[in-house]
Amino acid sequence: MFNFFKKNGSESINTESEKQKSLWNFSFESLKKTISNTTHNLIDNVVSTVESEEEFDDFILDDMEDLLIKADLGVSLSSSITDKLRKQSNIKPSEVKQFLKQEFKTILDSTGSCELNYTQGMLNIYLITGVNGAGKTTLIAKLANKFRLSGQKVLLAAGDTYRAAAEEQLDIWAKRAQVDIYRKDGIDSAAVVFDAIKKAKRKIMICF
Ligand SMILES: Nc1nc2c(ncn2[C@@H]2O[C@H](COP(=O)(O)OP(=O)(O)OP(=O)(O)O)[C@@H](O)[C@H]2O)c(=O)[nH]1
Ligand SMILES: [Mg+2]
Repeated sequence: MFNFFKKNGSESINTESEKQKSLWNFSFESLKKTISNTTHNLIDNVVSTVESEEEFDDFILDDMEDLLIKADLGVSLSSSITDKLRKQSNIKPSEVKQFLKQEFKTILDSTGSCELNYTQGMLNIYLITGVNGAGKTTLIAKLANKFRLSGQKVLLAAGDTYRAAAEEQLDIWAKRAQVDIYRKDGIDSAAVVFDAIKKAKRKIMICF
């Protein structure tokens, strides 16, 4: 789901059709590839380590918690899964795969809609936040390109004035996605966003 503009190890893709194809043509196979490391850790490490045991005991549950954390599930989810097992004496280690499958299904089923709230004919502003390196800038580029292709006017506000070269990075993505960018390096982030919204209001744009 990333590096859409890369082709044959190169950073640049030239034609418009190639850019569009590589940006949105991610398939289920590429998603599977992206999460293959997590799947490998879950199946090969967690399941195979646990399912041969006779009973769940504190050592196995502690090991399992560590392995779930290593499989990128995060500390809080890993702890809540192992705590559930601690409280349920009726589950055998041989059933751990089925148990995990059901847990993940319940979590995924309970997630809300990921549809963007968009109103036609109005200025739509999206604030993208997240932990470092989570893929915010890449997501902004993907969304900007998608909106531009569907005929909307898009303005990117280079509000990350803190991280080194963040504005330059967004600038490159704005060029690739062929959308406008509002950039004023080195000043307060809120001021950049304020001015960008002012500019976007004049043109009725989508603003990130
Ligand atoms: N596996 C994977 N990697 C991604 C995805 N989106 C972005 N990346 C990669 O993750 C790295 C960070 O992506 P950015 O978009 O710069 O992340 P960011 O949240 O803006 O990072 P900061 O601004 O530094 O906090 C880059 O190498 C991207 O190519 C994704 O959906 N999946
Ligand atoms: Mg970023």
